[in-house]
Amino acid sequence: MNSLHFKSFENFLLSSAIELDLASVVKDIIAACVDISGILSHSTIEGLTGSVDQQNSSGETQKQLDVLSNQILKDKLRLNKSVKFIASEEENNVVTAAPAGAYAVAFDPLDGSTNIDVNGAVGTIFSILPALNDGHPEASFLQSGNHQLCAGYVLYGPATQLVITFGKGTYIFTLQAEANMFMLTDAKVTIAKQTSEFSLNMANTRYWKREFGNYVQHLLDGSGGPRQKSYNMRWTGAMVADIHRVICRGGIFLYPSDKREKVTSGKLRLIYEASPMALIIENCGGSAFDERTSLLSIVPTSLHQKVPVIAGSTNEVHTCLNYME
Ligand code: P6P
Repeated sequence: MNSLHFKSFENFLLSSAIELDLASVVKDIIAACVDISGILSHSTIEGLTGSVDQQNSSGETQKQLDVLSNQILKDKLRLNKSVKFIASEEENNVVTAAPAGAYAVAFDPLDGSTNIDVNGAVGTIFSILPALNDGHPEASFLQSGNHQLCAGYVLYGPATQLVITFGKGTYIFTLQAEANMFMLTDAKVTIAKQTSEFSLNMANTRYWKREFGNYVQHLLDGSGGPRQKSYNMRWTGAMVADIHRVICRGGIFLYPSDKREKVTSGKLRLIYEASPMALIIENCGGSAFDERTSLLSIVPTSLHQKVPVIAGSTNEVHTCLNYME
Protein backbone atom coordinates (compact mmCIF):
# COMPACT_ATOMS: atom_id res chain seq x y z
CA MET A 1 0.00 0.00 0.00
CA ASN A 2 1.58 3.31 -0.99
CA SER A 3 2.11 6.19 1.42
CA LEU A 4 -1.01 8.03 0.13
CA HIS A 5 -3.19 5.59 2.00
CA PHE A 6 -1.81 6.79 5.28
CA LYS A 7 -2.26 10.51 4.59
CA SER A 8 -4.72 12.10 6.99
CA PHE A 9 -7.16 14.78 5.88
CA GLU A 10 -5.28 17.21 8.13
CA ASN A 11 -2.02 16.77 6.24
CA PHE A 12 -3.89 16.71 2.94
CA LEU A 13 -5.11 20.23 3.73
CA LEU A 14 -1.61 21.36 4.67
CA SER A 15 0.06 19.81 1.61
CA SER A 16 -2.67 21.23 -0.68
CA ALA A 17 -2.03 24.75 0.68
CA ILE A 18 -5.75 25.31 1.28
CA GLU A 19 -6.34 28.81 2.68
CA LEU A 20 -6.36 28.49 6.48
CA ASP A 21 -9.80 30.06 7.11
CA LEU A 22 -11.39 27.87 4.42
CA ALA A 23 -9.65 24.83 5.94
CA SER A 24 -11.09 25.74 9.35
CA VAL A 25 -14.63 25.84 7.91
CA VAL A 26 -14.18 22.43 6.25
CA LYS A 27 -12.77 20.96 9.47
CA ASP A 28 -15.79 22.24 11.43
CA ILE A 29 -18.20 20.72 8.90
CA ILE A 30 -16.37 17.40 9.11
CA ALA A 31 -16.27 17.50 12.93
CA ALA A 32 -20.06 17.97 12.90
CA CYS A 33 -20.37 15.01 10.52
CA VAL A 34 -18.33 12.80 12.85
CA ASP A 35 -20.79 13.73 15.63
CA ILE A 36 -23.72 12.91 13.31
CA SER A 37 -22.12 9.59 12.38
CA GLY A 38 -21.89 8.65 16.06
CA ILE A 39 -25.53 9.58 16.71
CA LEU A 40 -26.74 7.59 13.67
CA SER A 41 -25.01 4.44 14.90
CA HIS A 42 -27.21 4.28 18.01
CA SER A 43 -30.26 6.27 16.87
CA THR A 44 -32.53 3.22 16.97
CA ILE A 45 -31.55 2.44 20.56
CA GLU A 46 -32.18 6.05 21.61
CA GLY A 47 -35.49 6.31 19.76
CA LEU A 48 -34.20 9.02 17.42
CA THR A 49 -35.64 7.46 14.26
CA GLY A 50 -39.11 8.42 13.01
CA SER A 51 -40.57 11.75 11.95
CA VAL A 52 -41.40 15.04 13.65
CA ASP A 53 -44.68 16.80 13.05
CA GLN A 54 -43.30 19.47 10.67
CA GLN A 55 -42.21 19.88 7.04
CA ASN A 56 -39.18 21.49 5.40
CA SER A 57 -39.32 24.18 2.68
CA SER A 58 -39.76 21.51 0.05
CA GLY A 59 -42.88 20.22 1.80
CA GLU A 60 -41.16 17.03 2.96
CA THR A 61 -41.90 15.61 6.42
CA GLN A 62 -38.82 16.05 8.57
CA LYS A 63 -37.19 13.16 10.41
CA GLN A 64 -35.97 13.71 13.98
CA LEU A 65 -32.46 13.15 12.68
CA ASP A 66 -32.92 15.74 9.89
CA VAL A 67 -33.63 18.34 12.60
CA LEU A 68 -30.84 17.11 14.91
CA SER A 69 -28.20 16.91 12.14
CA ASN A 70 -29.18 20.37 10.95
CA GLN A 71 -28.80 21.75 14.48
CA ILE A 72 -25.37 20.11 14.98
CA LEU A 73 -24.05 21.67 11.74
CA LYS A 74 -25.54 25.12 12.50
CA ASP A 75 -24.22 25.16 16.08
CA LYS A 76 -20.71 24.21 14.93
CA LEU A 77 -20.58 26.71 12.05
CA ARG A 78 -22.01 29.61 14.03
CA LEU A 79 -18.88 29.45 16.20
CA ASN A 80 -16.54 29.82 13.21
CA LYS A 81 -15.53 33.47 12.66
CA SER A 82 -15.07 32.78 8.92
CA VAL A 83 -18.69 31.71 8.28
CA LYS A 84 -20.90 34.68 7.39
CA PHE A 85 -24.01 32.89 6.10
CA ILE A 86 -25.53 29.41 6.54
CA ALA A 87 -28.23 27.92 4.29
CA SER A 88 -29.78 24.51 4.82
CA GLU A 89 -32.29 22.35 2.98
CA GLU A 90 -34.03 22.15 6.38
CA GLU A 91 -34.18 25.93 6.92
CA ASN A 92 -36.65 28.31 5.22
CA ASN A 93 -34.23 31.25 5.32
CA VAL A 94 -30.50 32.05 5.45
CA VAL A 95 -28.94 32.07 8.95
CA THR A 96 -26.59 35.03 9.47
CA ALA A 97 -23.46 34.13 11.48
CA ALA A 98 -20.13 36.07 11.71
CA PRO A 99 -20.52 39.54 10.10
CA ALA A 100 -16.86 39.60 8.94
CA GLY A 101 -16.89 36.02 7.66
CA ALA A 102 -15.61 35.30 4.15
CA TYR A 103 -17.67 32.17 3.45
CA ALA A 104 -21.26 31.09 2.86
CA VAL A 105 -21.98 27.42 3.67
CA ALA A 106 -24.93 25.46 2.26
CA PHE A 107 -25.79 21.90 3.22
CA ASP A 108 -28.31 19.10 3.11
CA PRO A 109 -27.73 17.83 6.65
CA LEU A 110 -29.09 14.32 6.14
CA ASP A 111 -29.74 13.40 2.53
CA GLY A 112 -31.86 10.27 2.06
CA SER A 113 -33.14 10.37 5.63
CA THR A 114 -36.13 8.16 4.77
CA ASN A 115 -33.52 5.37 4.74
CA ILE A 116 -32.84 5.88 8.46
CA ASP A 117 -35.74 3.72 9.65
CA VAL A 118 -34.47 0.79 7.57
CA ASN A 119 -30.77 1.27 8.42
CA GLY A 120 -29.99 2.38 4.85
CA ALA A 121 -27.16 4.66 3.72
CA VAL A 122 -27.58 8.42 4.27
CA GLY A 123 -25.21 11.36 4.03
CA THR A 124 -24.43 15.05 4.57
CA ILE A 125 -23.83 17.14 1.43
CA PHE A 126 -22.07 20.52 1.73
CA SER A 127 -21.03 23.45 -0.45
CA ILE A 128 -18.82 26.46 0.39
CA LEU A 129 -19.16 29.71 -1.57
CA PRO A 130 -17.52 33.12 -1.18
CA ALA A 131 -19.76 35.33 1.01
CA LEU A 132 -20.93 38.42 -0.91
CA ASN A 133 -20.96 41.69 0.98
CA ASP A 134 -23.58 43.45 -1.07
CA GLY A 135 -27.30 42.89 -1.00
CA HIS A 136 -29.46 40.36 0.78
CA PRO A 137 -27.91 37.37 2.65
CA GLU A 138 -29.54 35.11 0.04
CA ALA A 139 -27.36 36.68 -2.68
CA SER A 140 -24.34 34.63 -1.55
CA PHE A 141 -26.24 31.44 -2.34
CA LEU A 142 -27.62 32.63 -5.68
CA GLN A 143 -24.21 32.17 -7.34
CA SER A 144 -23.78 29.47 -9.98
CA GLY A 145 -22.10 26.24 -8.87
CA ASN A 146 -18.84 27.07 -10.63
CA HIS A 147 -18.31 29.72 -7.94
CA GLN A 148 -18.05 27.03 -5.24
CA LEU A 149 -14.69 27.01 -3.44
CA CYS A 150 -15.27 23.54 -2.01
CA ALA A 151 -17.93 20.83 -2.26
CA GLY A 152 -18.20 17.48 -0.55
CA TYR A 153 -20.28 14.89 1.17
CA VAL A 154 -19.92 12.51 4.09
CA LEU A 155 -21.52 9.12 3.42
CA TYR A 156 -22.67 7.23 6.50
CA GLY A 157 -22.46 3.67 5.21
CA PRO A 158 -20.65 0.56 6.43
CA ALA A 159 -17.74 3.02 6.57
CA THR A 160 -18.02 6.77 7.11
CA GLN A 161 -16.38 8.35 4.07
CA LEU A 162 -15.62 11.94 3.11
CA VAL A 163 -15.57 12.80 -0.61
CA ILE A 164 -14.32 16.33 -1.30
CA THR A 165 -13.06 18.65 -4.01
CA PHE A 166 -11.49 22.10 -3.92
CA GLY A 167 -11.67 22.28 -7.71
CA LYS A 168 -8.43 20.39 -8.35
CA GLY A 169 -9.55 16.76 -8.32
CA THR A 170 -11.82 14.72 -6.07
CA TYR A 171 -10.48 12.77 -3.08
CA ILE A 172 -11.97 10.07 -0.85
CA PHE A 173 -11.10 9.76 2.84
CA THR A 174 -12.27 7.06 5.22
CA LEU A 175 -12.91 7.66 8.93
CA GLN A 176 -10.62 5.79 11.26
CA ALA A 177 -12.97 6.15 14.22
CA GLU A 178 -10.55 5.06 16.95
CA ALA A 179 -8.09 7.74 15.86
CA ASN A 180 -10.92 10.19 15.02
CA MET A 181 -9.14 10.89 11.72
CA PHE A 182 -10.13 10.72 8.06
CA MET A 183 -7.43 8.83 6.10
CA LEU A 184 -6.91 9.27 2.35
CA THR A 185 -8.06 6.10 0.58
CA ASP A 186 -8.53 7.33 -3.02
CA ALA A 187 -6.59 10.21 -4.56
CA LYS A 188 -7.85 11.99 -7.71
CA VAL A 189 -10.74 9.65 -8.35
CA THR A 190 -11.79 9.21 -12.00
CA ILE A 191 -15.25 8.23 -13.25
CA ALA A 192 -15.18 5.79 -16.21
CA LYS A 193 -16.41 7.43 -19.42
CA GLN A 194 -18.53 4.40 -20.32
CA THR A 195 -20.96 2.58 -18.08
CA SER A 196 -23.47 -0.27 -18.06
CA GLU A 197 -25.20 0.73 -14.83
CA PHE A 198 -27.98 3.29 -14.37
CA SER A 199 -29.57 4.73 -11.24
CA LEU A 200 -33.25 5.70 -11.59
CA ASN A 201 -36.56 5.31 -9.77
CA MET A 202 -38.49 3.23 -12.34
CA ALA A 203 -41.75 3.66 -10.36
CA ASN A 204 -42.03 7.13 -11.96
CA THR A 205 -42.20 5.72 -15.51
CA ARG A 206 -45.78 6.89 -16.09
CA TYR A 207 -44.83 10.51 -15.27
CA TRP A 208 -41.84 10.87 -17.61
CA LYS A 209 -41.69 12.98 -20.75
CA ARG A 210 -41.70 10.93 -23.94
CA GLU A 211 -38.05 11.75 -24.79
CA PHE A 212 -36.84 10.53 -21.41
CA GLY A 213 -38.94 7.37 -21.72
CA ASN A 214 -37.28 6.70 -25.08
CA TYR A 215 -33.86 7.02 -23.45
CA VAL A 216 -34.80 4.56 -20.71
CA GLN A 217 -36.04 2.13 -23.35
CA HIS A 218 -32.57 2.39 -24.91
CA LEU A 219 -31.14 1.33 -21.54
CA LEU A 220 -33.58 -1.55 -21.19
CA ASP A 221 -32.98 -2.71 -24.78
CA GLY A 222 -29.27 -2.87 -24.03
CA SER A 223 -28.37 -0.10 -26.49
CA GLY A 224 -28.98 -2.43 -29.47
CA GLY A 225 -26.70 -2.71 -32.48
CA PRO A 226 -23.38 -4.52 -32.74
CA ARG A 227 -22.28 -3.08 -29.36
CA GLN A 228 -25.23 -4.89 -27.72
CA LYS A 229 -24.67 -4.55 -23.99
CA SER A 230 -27.07 -5.09 -21.14
CA TYR A 231 -27.42 -2.49 -18.35
CA ASN A 232 -27.79 -3.09 -14.64
CA MET A 233 -29.87 -0.85 -12.34
CA ARG A 234 -29.35 0.37 -8.77
CA TRP A 235 -31.52 2.84 -6.77
CA THR A 236 -30.95 3.38 -3.03
CA GLY A 237 -33.29 6.34 -2.42
CA ALA A 238 -30.35 8.46 -1.24
CA MET A 239 -28.61 10.62 -3.85
CA VAL A 240 -25.41 10.62 -1.79
CA ALA A 241 -25.18 6.80 -1.90
CA ASP A 242 -26.10 6.52 -5.58
CA ILE A 243 -23.66 9.24 -6.63
CA HIS A 244 -20.94 7.60 -4.52
CA ARG A 245 -21.43 4.34 -6.42
CA VAL A 246 -21.24 6.26 -9.71
CA ILE A 247 -17.97 7.88 -8.61
CA CYS A 248 -16.51 4.55 -7.47
CA ARG A 249 -17.46 2.32 -10.43
CA GLY A 250 -19.05 4.51 -13.08
CA GLY A 251 -22.73 4.86 -13.89
CA ILE A 252 -25.39 7.42 -14.67
CA PHE A 253 -27.63 8.96 -12.00
CA LEU A 254 -31.01 10.14 -13.29
CA TYR A 255 -33.71 12.23 -11.65
CA PRO A 256 -35.55 13.97 -14.55
CA SER A 257 -38.38 16.48 -14.41
CA ASP A 258 -41.76 14.80 -14.82
CA LYS A 259 -45.49 15.53 -15.00
CA ARG A 260 -46.07 15.53 -11.25
CA GLU A 261 -46.86 19.03 -9.93
CA LYS A 262 -43.95 18.99 -7.44
CA VAL A 263 -41.49 17.59 -9.99
CA THR A 264 -42.07 19.75 -13.07
CA SER A 265 -38.58 21.19 -12.45
CA GLY A 266 -37.15 18.00 -10.98
CA LYS A 267 -37.00 16.89 -7.34
CA LEU A 268 -33.43 17.57 -6.24
CA ARG A 269 -32.36 20.93 -4.79
CA LEU A 270 -29.88 22.92 -6.87
CA ILE A 271 -28.00 24.63 -4.02
CA TYR A 272 -27.88 21.79 -1.46
CA GLU A 273 -27.62 18.69 -3.71
CA ALA A 274 -27.12 19.23 -7.44
CA SER A 275 -24.45 21.97 -7.43
CA PRO A 276 -22.07 20.35 -4.88
CA MET A 277 -22.48 16.93 -6.52
CA ALA A 278 -21.84 18.48 -9.94
CA LEU A 279 -18.54 20.02 -8.77
CA ILE A 280 -17.47 16.70 -7.28
CA ILE A 281 -18.40 14.73 -10.39
CA GLU A 282 -16.80 17.16 -12.86
CA ASN A 283 -13.62 16.97 -10.79
CA CYS A 284 -13.63 13.22 -11.42
CA GLY A 285 -13.90 13.69 -15.21
CA GLY A 286 -17.65 13.03 -15.20
CA SER A 287 -20.51 15.22 -16.49
CA ALA A 288 -23.46 16.81 -14.66
CA PHE A 289 -26.42 18.45 -16.45
CA ASP A 290 -30.03 19.27 -15.87
CA GLU A 291 -31.76 18.22 -19.11
CA ARG A 292 -29.75 20.50 -21.36
CA THR A 293 -27.44 22.79 -19.35
CA SER A 294 -24.33 22.15 -17.27
CA LEU A 295 -25.50 22.21 -13.66
CA LEU A 296 -22.47 24.29 -12.62
CA SER A 297 -23.52 27.11 -14.95
CA ILE A 298 -27.07 27.46 -13.58
CA VAL A 299 -27.60 30.62 -11.49
CA PRO A 300 -30.13 29.80 -8.72
CA THR A 301 -33.19 32.07 -8.60
CA SER A 302 -34.36 30.92 -5.16
CA LEU A 303 -32.91 29.13 -2.12
CA HIS A 304 -34.92 25.93 -2.61
CA GLN A 305 -34.95 25.77 -6.40
CA LYS A 306 -35.20 22.24 -7.79
CA VAL A 307 -33.53 20.93 -10.94
CA PRO A 308 -33.43 17.72 -12.97
CA VAL A 309 -30.14 15.82 -12.57
CA ILE A 310 -28.43 13.72 -15.26
CA ALA A 311 -24.92 12.99 -14.00
CA GLY A 312 -22.05 10.49 -14.10
CA SER A 313 -20.14 8.73 -16.88
CA THR A 314 -19.66 11.33 -19.60
CA ASN A 315 -20.47 9.20 -22.66
CA GLU A 316 -23.75 7.93 -21.18
CA VAL A 317 -24.76 11.42 -19.97
CA HIS A 318 -24.37 12.77 -23.51
CA THR A 319 -26.30 9.81 -24.94
CA CYS A 320 -29.15 10.75 -22.59
CA LEU A 321 -28.93 14.46 -23.48
CA ASN A 322 -29.16 13.56 -27.18
CA TYR A 323 -32.49 11.85 -26.49
CA MET A 324 -33.69 14.87 -24.50
CA GLU A 325 -33.00 17.40 -27.30
P1 P6P B 1 -37.57 9.13 -4.69
C1 P6P B 1 -33.98 11.84 -0.89
O1 P6P B 1 -35.28 12.22 -0.45
C2 P6P B 1 -33.76 12.50 -2.25
O2 P6P B 1 -33.81 13.89 -2.10
C3 P6P B 1 -32.45 12.04 -2.85
O3 P6P B 1 -31.47 11.81 -1.90
C4 P6P B 1 -32.84 10.77 -3.59
O4 P6P B 1 -31.99 10.47 -4.69
C5 P6P B 1 -34.26 11.07 -4.05
O5 P6P B 1 -34.79 12.07 -3.16
C6 P6P B 1 -35.15 9.84 -3.99
O6 P6P B 1 -36.39 10.23 -4.55
O7 P6P B 1 -38.63 9.85 -5.50
O8 P6P B 1 -36.99 7.93 -5.39
O9 P6P B 1 -38.00 8.81 -3.28
